[in-house]
Amino acid sequence: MLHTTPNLSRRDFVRLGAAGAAAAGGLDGWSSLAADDVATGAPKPHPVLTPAKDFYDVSRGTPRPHSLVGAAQIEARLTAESWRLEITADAYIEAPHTNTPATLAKPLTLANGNALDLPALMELGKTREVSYLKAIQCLNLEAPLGQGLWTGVPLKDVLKMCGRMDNVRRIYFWGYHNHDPKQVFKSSVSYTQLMETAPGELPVMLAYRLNGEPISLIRGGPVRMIVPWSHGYKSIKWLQHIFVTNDPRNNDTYSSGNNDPDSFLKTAAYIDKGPDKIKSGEIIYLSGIAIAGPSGLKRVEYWVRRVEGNPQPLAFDTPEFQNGPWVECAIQQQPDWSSVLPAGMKANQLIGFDKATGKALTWPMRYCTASYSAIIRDLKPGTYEIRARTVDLNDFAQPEPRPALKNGRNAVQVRRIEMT
Ligand SMILES: Nc1nc2c(c(=O)[nH]1)N[C@H]1C(S)=C(S)[C@@H](COP(=O)(O)O)O[C@H]1N2
Ligand SMILES: [Mo]
Repeated sequence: MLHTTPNLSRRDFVRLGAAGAAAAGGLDGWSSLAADDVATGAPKPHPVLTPAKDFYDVSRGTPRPHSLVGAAQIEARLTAESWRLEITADAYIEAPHTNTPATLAKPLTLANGNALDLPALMELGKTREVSYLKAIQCLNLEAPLGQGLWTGVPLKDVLKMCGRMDNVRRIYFWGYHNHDPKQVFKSSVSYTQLMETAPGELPVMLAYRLNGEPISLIRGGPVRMIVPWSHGYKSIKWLQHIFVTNDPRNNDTYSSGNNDPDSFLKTAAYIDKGPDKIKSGEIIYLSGIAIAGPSGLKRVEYWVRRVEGNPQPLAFDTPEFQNGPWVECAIQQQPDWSSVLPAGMKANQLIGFDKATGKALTWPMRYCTASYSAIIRDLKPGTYEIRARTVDLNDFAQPEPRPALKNGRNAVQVRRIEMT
């Protein structure tokens, strides 16, 4: 039986955890909760595919592109029939950054009447379509916005429609912005990042389906860029322009505001809200969601700290913080994919999954979220701070190795509880 208390050393926990998990066989979707823990009402993991109503929106522009209706929506080319994508090359050069301009053999433009439309993109999808799971997280917000199954065509295959490309070092993209240059929200990837995807890695794609359905206007449809490894600011909604350049400088909209414009997702844990007053003797359910960046997720741990009054915030690099003791949480188990995926989609069609078994090749999956939970018992009356942090596959405990928050909000969160 697994009873985790803050006094348990990590070694004890692992020993008990292994025995508990073996006895319980990983109950109710969790890696290591015992039968009686589940019976007492342990929290359920968050859904793998975020329901549309719970997907949090981060959009600029007035009016918001997704608020347009009727003729305005058609005029903005934000319907399936009116959508068009232009792909052009930057003719401008600026020494010493560029001395030769980028070229495309066949640019696609509205003026020439050959801008890409949705039927043509989906025709390319008949041979090039890819699907993968990915969470969207804003670099500047304290929790993931939502996770979905995205389907579309890799950007590199779309670029091939323009024939030969020369002197291209960066690829920019932006969406509909009310024809107002001040409202442009643009992002970019380097040529190499785009063209060469490591085996098992996820390619940048032009997505036209989310969870098996056309992408809604609020999620950035008809077509949205998805940059798997990065924060939300690279995943441009209402996509309408791709622009290749030989200028290697990163001039993403997010490079202003002191943000790192090449940051990739940071492995981190976020704590669910819960009661802040609990009767002594009652159980505390700690739960939350962790996201995995390229460095992966080894485990989530919590630490219960007894405090008096309202102490100063505790810096992560102090010995007290580092020593905890930190105790391992249960992690959501790999689900039965047939009950998670939309009708007609099989797990072994997704990138990052084993073709034969239909299981994710790594668990938890990179660029995705996984729920965690812990059951905390036997706290005496008093005030407690409960923290949760991730440890990545390089053994870095959050917020390391990136404690600067302008490359991803990954401060270790605290839930304060009074045991009455
Ligand atoms: N066209 C456009 N795309 C955009 C944005 C925007 O304001 N305009 N915001 C970006 C930012 S900063 C984030 S975090 C994500 C949020 O995606 P979501 O609204 O689907 O959660 O969209 C990105 N794509
Ligand atoms: Mo963002």
